[in-house]
Amino acid sequence: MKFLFSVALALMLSGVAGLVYAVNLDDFNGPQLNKMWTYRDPAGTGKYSFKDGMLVLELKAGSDLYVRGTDRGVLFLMDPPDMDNFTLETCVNPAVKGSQPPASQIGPILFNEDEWAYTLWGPYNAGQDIRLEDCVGSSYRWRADTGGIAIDVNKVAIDQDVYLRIVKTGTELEFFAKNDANSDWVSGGIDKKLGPYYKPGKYKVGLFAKSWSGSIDSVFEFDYFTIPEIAKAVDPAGKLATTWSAIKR
Ligand SMILES: [Ca+2]
Repeated sequence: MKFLFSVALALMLSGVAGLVYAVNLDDFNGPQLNKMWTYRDPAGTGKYSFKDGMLVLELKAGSDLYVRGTDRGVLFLMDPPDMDNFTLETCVNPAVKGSQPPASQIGPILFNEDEWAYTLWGPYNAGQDIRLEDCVGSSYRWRADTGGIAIDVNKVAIDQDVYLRIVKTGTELEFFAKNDANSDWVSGGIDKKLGPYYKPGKYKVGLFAKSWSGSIDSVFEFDYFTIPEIAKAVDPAGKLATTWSAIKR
C-alpha cells in the first residue's frame, strides 16, 4: 500500500513538474550551443562561453552591423519555423558590469542576408532606451526614422535582466519588453516596412550583438532563446535537435 502510494505520488509530482517546466528552444545551460544554431562572426570579434545557465558573449569594440558592407556584428542564427505567425523571445542582461556599455545593442533579430534586410530590437547605447533599428541594403533606420518604435527606461529598465519579444503576424512585426517574467509585456510599437523581406526560405532568426563608433570591449549575457509556439511542441525530455528537425520538415 505504502509502495503504491509512493508510486502514485511520484507520478503526480512528475506530472506537475511537466506542467510548470518552462520549455525553451535553448536554455543556454551549455556546455555547447544547441545544434540548431549557426554562429555568425564574420570579423572574429566575438567569443562565447557558458556560465551559471547563461550564454556569455564577449564582444570587441567596433563590431558594427550596419548598411550592406559593414558586417562585423555577432549573430546566433537558426531557421524560422514554417509558420506565418510566431514569436521570438529572449532574456538578456545588457548590464553585466552594472550598466550597458556605450555604443552597443543586443537582442533578437530577423535577418535576410541576400537582400541585406534585418530587424533589430533591444537595449541600446549605454542604457538609452529599448528600440527597433533596421536596414534594407544601404537604407538604415534609427529611432526617429521608424516612427519612434521604442520603449523608454521609465517603463522598462535596462540595468538588469530584460525580456524581449518580436511577435510576427504575417508581415507585421510588434516589439515588446519587460523586466520580470510574470509582468505584462510592454509594447514598443508595430512595424510594417520590413515584414515583406521575411519570407519562408529567405531569412533566419536569432540573436544579435553589435557595437559601433565609441564602443568598448563589452560583455553581455543571454539567459535563453525560444519560439514559444514551437517550444510547446517539443518534449522537454526528448532530444531537442531531433524534434526541431522533424518540425522543420
Ligand atoms: Ca539559462
